[in-house]
Amino acid sequence: MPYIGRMQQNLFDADGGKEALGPGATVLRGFARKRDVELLAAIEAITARAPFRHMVTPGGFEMSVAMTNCGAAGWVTDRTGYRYQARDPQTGAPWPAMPPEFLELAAEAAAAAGFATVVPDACLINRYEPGAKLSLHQDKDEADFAHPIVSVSLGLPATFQFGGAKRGDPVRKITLEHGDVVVWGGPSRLFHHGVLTLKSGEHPLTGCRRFNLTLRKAL
Ligand code: MD6
Ligand code: FE
Repeated sequence: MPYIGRMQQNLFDADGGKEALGPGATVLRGFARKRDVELLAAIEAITARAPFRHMVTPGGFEMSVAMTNCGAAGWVTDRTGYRYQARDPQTGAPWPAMPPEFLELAAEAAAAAGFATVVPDACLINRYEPGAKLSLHQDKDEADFAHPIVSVSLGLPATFQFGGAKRGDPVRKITLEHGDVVVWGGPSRLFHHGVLTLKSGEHPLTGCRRFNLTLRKAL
């Protein structure tokens, strides 16, 4: 098929194409675009009850990315370590429930990427403002690495770094734009990855922010 460019493709088709990022990791360009308004409304409803906050790493640094969660388990960090827990440490209440539109999106994205259905029980919601970044890390606090992670980007574009099994492995950089979904499992499930410092900009739906949802089966 001739290359017709992303913008043009997206005008005709919500699915802007599939790109292999690594073994078992696939970028579904524009996959969440047609649902962007409802996804952002769901984030708004979640954060009314579980506000974004800057968590502290075990090393004592405040993260530049603001985070919250929904689902049966939420990812947290504090001076004692990283873990999943059922309650929001800030309010003492259970995390807000996983919205049905998140579950649907995870199932459809997993299928489109060739994975069996994922039923996520945890969704970490990241908010980046200009200057925020996420250092190279592995997602390894989940109980079972057999399940892929579904990651949804909304708002301003960001440069995503995708490395390998070892911290020092070469890193590939790709831009993740509004509506892009990454399904990430199999051999690259434990690969290092991060997000470079967000550049300022203006997105019609999110202003000067980027949101990222990572849907996982954590428990
Ligand atoms: C982000 N994402 O894109 C951060 N982790 O803002 C992640 O850390 C991530 O996108 C595991 C799998 C997919 C991801
Ligand atoms: Fe991650």
